[in-house]
Amino acid sequence: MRNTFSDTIVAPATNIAKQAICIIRISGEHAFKIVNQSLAKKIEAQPQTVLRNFFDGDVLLDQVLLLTFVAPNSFTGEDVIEINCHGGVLVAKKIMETIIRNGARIAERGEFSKRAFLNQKISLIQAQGINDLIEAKNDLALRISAKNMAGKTNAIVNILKNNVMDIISQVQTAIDYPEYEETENITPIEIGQQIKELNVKLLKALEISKRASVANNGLKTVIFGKPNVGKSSLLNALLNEDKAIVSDEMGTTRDIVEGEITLENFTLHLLDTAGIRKTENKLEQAGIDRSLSHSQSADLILYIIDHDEKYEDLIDVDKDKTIFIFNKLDLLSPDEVKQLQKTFQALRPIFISTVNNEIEDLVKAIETKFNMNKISQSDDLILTNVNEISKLEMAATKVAIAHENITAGFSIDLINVDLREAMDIFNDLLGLADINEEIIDNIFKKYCLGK
Ligand SMILES: Nc1nc2c(ncn2[C@@H]2O[C@H](COP(=O)(O)OP(=O)(O)OP(=O)(O)O)[C@@H](O)[C@H]2O)c(=O)[nH]1
Ligand SMILES: [Mg+2]
Repeated sequence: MRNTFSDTIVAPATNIAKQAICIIRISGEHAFKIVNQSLAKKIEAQPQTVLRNFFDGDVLLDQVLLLTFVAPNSFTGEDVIEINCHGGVLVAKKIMETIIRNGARIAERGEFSKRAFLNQKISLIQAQGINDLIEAKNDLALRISAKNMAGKTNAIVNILKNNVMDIISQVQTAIDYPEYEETENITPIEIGQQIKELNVKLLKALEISKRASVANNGLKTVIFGKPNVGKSSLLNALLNEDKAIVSDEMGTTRDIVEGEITLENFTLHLLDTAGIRKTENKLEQAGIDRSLSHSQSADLILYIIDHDEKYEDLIDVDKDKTIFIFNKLDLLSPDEVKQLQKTFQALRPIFISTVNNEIEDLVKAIETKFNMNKISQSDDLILTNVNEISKLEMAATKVAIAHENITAGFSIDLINVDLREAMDIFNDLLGLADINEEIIDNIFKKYCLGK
C-alpha cells in the first residue's frame, strides 16, 4: 500500500555552494505541476531526462537538466523530479525559492527517506545503511553499510524470521493435533534441536555485529606504560604529526591527549596517557588514575614495557585486549632483543622504534588482531547500529529462553510465546511491525536535510 502525503517537498540534495552543479530534489503528488509552472516547454509525467530553461515568472533563471521519476518507481515511491542546475549559490537559492512559491514546501530533516520508508521502498535497516554509508570512515564500514543499504541484510533477517516461523508452525501443529505427536509430528527433542541451531546462528550474528560496531565506531585504544617509554612518541608516530609533547623528562604527559587514525578496516581512537609510576605529586597521580581507568574501558591497550621492567612488575591488564610493545629498538643490541623476547615470551611483544618511525610491525599486529576482512565478506548478518544490535540481542535471548524451557520439559505452548516474541522482533527489524509515528520521526530526524 502506498501512503499519500498531501505536501510536495523540496530540498537541495547537494550542498548549496559554489560548485559545478547543484541538485534540487522534489517529491510528491504535485511535483510535475510545480515544476511545469516554471517551464515554457512543459514536461509530461513520465520518466525522462530533458534539458529546459527554468523561469521565475518571466525571468530566465538557468538552463537545467531534469530527471523525472513517476510514482511508485522512485526513491520515495512518489513522483520525483531532480533538477540539476548550475552550482552558483544564488542560482540554486533562486530556483529553490521559485519552487516553494510554486507550491512545494521545504523538506524536513530526513523526510525523503522517511517517505521512502513509509511507502515501503526501504526498510529501517536500509535507511540506517544509507546513513552509515555517508558517515563511513573506513572500508569495513563502507562495505557493511552498502550491504545494508542494498537490502542484502534484509534478506538474511528474512531467513532468520522464516526459521522462527517454521519452528512456530511445527509447535503449533503439535499443539493443535496432539494425537499425531509421535508419528507425523516432530518430537519436542527435534524442536529443541532446531531452536538450538537458530540460537547458535543468532549468537554468532550478535558477536560479529558487536565487533563490527566497535571497529566502525572506532576502537578505544589506550597507550599505556611507565613514564618515558615513548607513549607520546608512539601517538605522534601513529598520527604522523606532533600532537603530544615529547620530552626526556619523566611525567611529561599528565592529561590525556587524543587522536584518531583510520587503518584499512577500522578506526582507532587513540588516547595517550600519563606514565604509570609511584608519585607524590597529586597532579601526576590524578593523571595516572585516569590512565588506569581508561585502560579498563579500552577496546585495545598498547602497553609499552620499559627495557628494565621486570615481568612480575607489569600492571595487570586484560591480556586479550592488549598488545605488548618494546619501544626504542634502536637502543637495543640483537642479544638484548633476544633476551627480552625470551623473558616476555608469553606476551609475544612487538619491537618498534618511534624515532626511526619503525612501527609497521605494530600496525600489522593491530590489523591482524581485529581482522574484519573475512567477516565483512561473509553472508553472516552484520548489524552495526546500537539500536538494531540490541534488538538482535533481545531476539537471541527469547530464543535461548525457548530452548531452556523445551529442554526443561515445559509445555510446548509456553515455548511458542517466546518464539513469537522473537519473530515480532525480526518483523520490527524488517520494518514490518507497526511502529509508532514518534519513533519513526526520531529515527529519520538524524538525517541531513533532504537526504
Ligand atoms: N632512542 C629512542 N628514543 C625514543 C624513542 N621513542 C621515544 N624516545 C625518547 O624517549 C623520551 C620520552 O618520550 P615520550 O614520548 O615523551 O615518553 P612518554 O612515555 O610519553 O613519557 P611520559 O609522558 O613522561 O609518561 C623522549 O626523549 C623521546 O625522544 C625511540 O624509539 N628511540
Ligand atoms: Mg607522554
